[in-house]
Amino acid sequence: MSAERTYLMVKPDGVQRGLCGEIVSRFEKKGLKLVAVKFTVIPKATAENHYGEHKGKKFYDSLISYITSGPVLAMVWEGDGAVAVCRNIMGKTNPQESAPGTIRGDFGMVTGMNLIHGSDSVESAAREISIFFRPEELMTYDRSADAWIYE
Ligand code: DAT
Ligand code: MG
Repeated sequence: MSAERTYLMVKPDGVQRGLCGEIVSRFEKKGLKLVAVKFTVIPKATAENHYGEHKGKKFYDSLISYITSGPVLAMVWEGDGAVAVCRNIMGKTNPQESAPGTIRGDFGMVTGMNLIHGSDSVESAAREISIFFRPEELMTYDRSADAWIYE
């Protein structure tokens, strides 16, 4: 088992709609391990750093105002292939194209309010985790259930 980490965040619409528990539960039940969590309103400069790759795109300004519009649930999750596993659990970017059974497929209707962020690569994950968490906020612990999740 490799301890790959990914950065996930329930966006303001997910928080406002009372879906934090439902969303966290899906990653927890899958067998991923929670490493860090923070409930916070993202400062504008931090949002611009996080979404820097999208600067200049037509949806950029609305993306920044949406992601800073209210509290988000910022998290780090760990597990074998965690980045790709979590992207699959989230579903495609456009919720109208996301498969049923995924978070976006089950709960979303438009790309501009697609409920959850997840890192798209191991490199992005490392960058994003460092934006939102200090190293000492990342928990290292043994989980007895791992013996029943990984061969
Ligand atoms: P993802 O969040 O699936 O990694 P992304 O990195 O391409 O998708 O885009 C980041 C966010 O920006 C996405 O979750 C929602 C918003 N977004 C992307 N493309 C968009 C579009 N065409 N119209 C409106 N919002 C968009
Ligand atoms: Mg992305």
